[in-house]
Amino acid sequence: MAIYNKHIECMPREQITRLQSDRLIKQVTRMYDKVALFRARMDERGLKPSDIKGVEDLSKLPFSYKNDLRDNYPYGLFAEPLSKVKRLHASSGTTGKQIVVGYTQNDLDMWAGCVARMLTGVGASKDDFIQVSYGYGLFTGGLGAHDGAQRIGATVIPTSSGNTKRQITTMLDFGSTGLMCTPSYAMYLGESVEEMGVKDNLKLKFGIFGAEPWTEAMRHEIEDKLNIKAYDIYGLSEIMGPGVSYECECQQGMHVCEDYFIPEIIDPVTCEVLSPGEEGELVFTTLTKEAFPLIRYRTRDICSINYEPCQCGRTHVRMNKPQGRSDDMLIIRGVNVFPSQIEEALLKVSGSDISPNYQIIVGRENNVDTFEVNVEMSEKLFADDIKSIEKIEKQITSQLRSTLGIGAKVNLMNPKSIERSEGKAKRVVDTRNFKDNM
Ligand code: DLL
Repeated sequence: MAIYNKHIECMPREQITRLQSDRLIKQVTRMYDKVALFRARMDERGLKPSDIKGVEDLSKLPFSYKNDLRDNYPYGLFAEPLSKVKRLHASSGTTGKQIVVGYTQNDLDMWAGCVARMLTGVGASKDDFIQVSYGYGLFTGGLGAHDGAQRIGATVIPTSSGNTKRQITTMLDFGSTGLMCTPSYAMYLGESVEEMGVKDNLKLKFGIFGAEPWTEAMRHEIEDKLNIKAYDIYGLSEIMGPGVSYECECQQGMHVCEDYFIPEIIDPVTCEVLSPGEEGELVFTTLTKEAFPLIRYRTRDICSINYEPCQCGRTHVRMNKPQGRSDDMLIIRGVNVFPSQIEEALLKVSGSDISPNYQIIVGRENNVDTFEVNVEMSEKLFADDIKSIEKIEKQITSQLRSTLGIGAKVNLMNPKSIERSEGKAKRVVDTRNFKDNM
């Protein structure tokens, strides 16, 4: 497959390190000058920009946190005058209080270039018709994907999310060859394509999905339903949006655009920097961002990174699929539970009997946490006799208990009864209301 910017994407490690060091020194100096919070944190540690001589000094620098964005809302962390800010995006997170991020023209150009790297790497070109079904608006998905697709000269079909039947009609009539949306929405589109019986008329070749955790099993299901090859893309509003990292054709992790972002993995408790391959919290430093730079931003995403050479020829480090954020973690009857563990347990049961659609319901009765997992049956199981259904229910219950160490009430639901998402799936309904995750 083609490489969009070979000079950068295949740069030898020593050169990447040199480039990162030069950029880091400039970024730290600039931020010390322009961002009061960063200056204060450096001063607290007795650090001056001249103490930072290269990437080897990264771990001396202070962390930044989502709460910094909230506390300095809306423009307190911007490093350029607003007259230079050409676009704003926002994200609400789980507590609903939004954060805002800004981009200069150079930032927007960098962003489009990152998404263009991914698109080129999966074989997309000016001859493609790319349907962008991520939401357009303050969410970075829609416009981020749009600008990248436009950058490679493809024909962009900006449907945004929602209006599922019309999405499919558009896909068929306009001859979409690529689809960009959340994996949950891709599943939903796939189910609707099946219902409409039009799978064989689709011209889709590839799909680029991200913005939420998704499993390999879900990838296969989407590929099967839409007859495509499905790729993963990662990003977050605070750092840029989609394209911070992306899968190449080898699909062995996502290459981080290392000329713009330095990833680190830390132990979320001790904050110690961990070695490649060790799992921990992902932290990003932006090297060239002008309007909204961040140093050592704690993403709360849990994953590991890998510097081994990739078969595709790219040298940029790869991160594995984040399996959720540390703030997605639920504490149920004193036990730590990640939604992704539940998904994994469900997948171990039986692929063809249950669908990957599930919802976790947590509540509190008489001072004790209640924990239920609603799982959709496949059409096949639904049509089966009651004994088979009970058997699967028991299997799920025991699988959950052995994976999580606590019991859950499992409710097998009718096919298609759990609400479908047009954006990120809502996997957890927690009515306890005592936990402020952020
Ligand atoms: O979700 C940006 C984006 C849009 C990425 C479109 C990819 C595609 P936020 O709304 O700020 O930004 O949410 C960022 O979503 O910290 C992760 O927890 C999660 N996330 C994003 N991509 C992936 C992925 C966008 N590929 C948060 N796999 C991040 C797993 C992901 N989780």
